[in-house]
Amino acid sequence: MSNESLANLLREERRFEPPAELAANANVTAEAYEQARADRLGFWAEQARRLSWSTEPTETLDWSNPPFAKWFQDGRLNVAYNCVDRHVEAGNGDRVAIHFEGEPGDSRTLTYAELQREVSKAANALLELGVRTGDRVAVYMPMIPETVVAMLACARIGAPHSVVFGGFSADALATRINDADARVVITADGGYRKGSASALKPAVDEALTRPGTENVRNVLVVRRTGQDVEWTEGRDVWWHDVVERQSDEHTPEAFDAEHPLFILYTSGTTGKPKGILHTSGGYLTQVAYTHHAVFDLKPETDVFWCSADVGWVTGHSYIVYGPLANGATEVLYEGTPDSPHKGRWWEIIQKYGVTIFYTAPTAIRACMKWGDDIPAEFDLSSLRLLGSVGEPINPEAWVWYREHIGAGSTPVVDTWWQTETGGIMISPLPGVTATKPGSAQVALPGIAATVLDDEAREVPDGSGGYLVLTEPWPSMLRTIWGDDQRFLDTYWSRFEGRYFAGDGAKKDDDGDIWLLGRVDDVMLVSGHNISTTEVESALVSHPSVAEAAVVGATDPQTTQAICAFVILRGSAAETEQDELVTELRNHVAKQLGPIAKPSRILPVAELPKTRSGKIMRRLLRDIAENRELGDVTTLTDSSVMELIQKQLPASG
Ligand code: 6R9
Repeated sequence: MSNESLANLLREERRFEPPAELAANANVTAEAYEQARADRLGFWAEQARRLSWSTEPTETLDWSNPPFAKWFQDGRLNVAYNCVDRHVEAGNGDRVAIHFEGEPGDSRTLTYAELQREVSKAANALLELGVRTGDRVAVYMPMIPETVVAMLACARIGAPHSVVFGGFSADALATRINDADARVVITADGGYRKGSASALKPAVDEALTRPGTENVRNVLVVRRTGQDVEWTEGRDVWWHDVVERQSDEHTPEAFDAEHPLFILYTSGTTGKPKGILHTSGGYLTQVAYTHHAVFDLKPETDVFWCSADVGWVTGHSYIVYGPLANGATEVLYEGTPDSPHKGRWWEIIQKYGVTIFYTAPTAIRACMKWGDDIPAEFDLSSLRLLGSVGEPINPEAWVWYREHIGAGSTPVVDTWWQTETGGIMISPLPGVTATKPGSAQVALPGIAATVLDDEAREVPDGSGGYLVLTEPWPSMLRTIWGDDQRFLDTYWSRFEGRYFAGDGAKKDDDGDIWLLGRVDDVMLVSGHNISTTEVESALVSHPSVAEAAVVGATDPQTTQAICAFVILRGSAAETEQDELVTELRNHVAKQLGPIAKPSRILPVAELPKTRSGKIMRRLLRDIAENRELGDVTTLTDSSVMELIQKQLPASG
């Protein structure tokens, strides 16, 4: 990569010091970096002591067969015990674990004592259905408390779960059931989304007609919406029949630290989905530590809310395992941010007094587009910390988030990580780091990240290249389920001995890390590498642009030509577009330099996104290059592509 273009395009000079009070009482101080630098493994061994082990580990890391890591391997623990029972035993059974808010407005509160009884019953039910330690259980659910209970029940009996996002099709579900060879599927009749009941059970029925799913013996069905369901006698069982009649006591058994906890599929851009395998002790150590450190969680007083879906890794690590391991009180919300009105999220924050809120840039940009007056109608004064995850957050969205949601005073932590990393890797610490809008900044204590050039040399400050992780970490993926070779090829072959995440990044003059998007998305324009992220940020910094997605389209003269798809804000969408397009092109040229001036800018109404809110630039590239569209099955809404195609000028 040519460094100069990556490094020097965007200038962001704003800095925000941690609030004094937060800094004075922060869970983690600057000393943690020193401590971890001096003795990385000792640092993680100490973090492992946050957990309750039935056998304390004596060995921290076995790295004798890299990159196949074993963390805390002679330790034994039960993950569900750590997330539930121990809090009850410590006298916190009456503390609320989950404030559930259904989309139609129904709500339910589960204390830790209640959660313990629910998880025990569900574990007993799974045992009755013949689920044994090591059997895989597929979970295809809406965002309801039973989903969390089901995951913890699996963990409790040592049956790895494979959660499949409820928005995925029967085909996607069948592929994942088949790959993991699941024995039981836990689902619901449906869930509420966008104001109506959306069925889930039919997709399970259909998936189970596909070859490769024959080993599924039972489908355990939660009644949520009450809609009609087809029933296969002998296979399908109602949750309220089987779970409700179980004993609410179950003695957790300890498993090895390296016992598989879950498989979670990442779609990737090509090939079949990769089943990312996470195990127990190291995973739980890192999600508990990062939740404590990055969100500064005070379990007695905070109300935490991560708005992700549990079908995404963020939901696994920061709805289920991290917060519950730390004894947090948290919100679980079933639906979309705009049902039944665009202030729903802010209403929920007001209702429960949420203090820490964690969401994705795509949602923040949507809220910006809906207008500042909407959050202003609600009392958001309980908030003291905001987090972002999933995509680079452009500085405009970061500053809007801090100003309009965080009252101009809460820290914003931009957290970089992946399904594969299991937990947060790069992020400011809210009581330590002076934050910079748009940058994830520094590797957490105990994490080693850097940026390399094409020849695997570390780039100097002020330059860009490839983001790599140079030391193993506790919550790292252990392999791709059933495919060690693909694990080696995908992550460990580009740079010898280093984990390559697939993201481009730059280090600024202070050595802070800025994520620049997937390297597959980097554009080559007349010999310069230009990151899609930076051009998008420049576009969004114009008052008329709500969202932007940029791709490089093959061009005979310049190798690639920059093509931008933009969603315009309210009134701008109605004005004369030719003039505005010219203005936007000039705006980018002024912000980033003439080389980054888009050759085409196409106003559109929607952008194609995955379930976790990431823009699928691959599909936009297909459009920009007049190709037939590739795989659209992981899109949240596949009609978006038709909409975009219809809107394009005939020549497009
Ligand atoms: C947690 C999650 C991983 C990819 C990752 C990167 C992008 C996530 C980011 C970010 C910039 C951040 N990503 N967080 N990019 N800044 N704070 O999103 O996992 O769904 O596996 O996606 O998401 O490109 O490589 P996953």
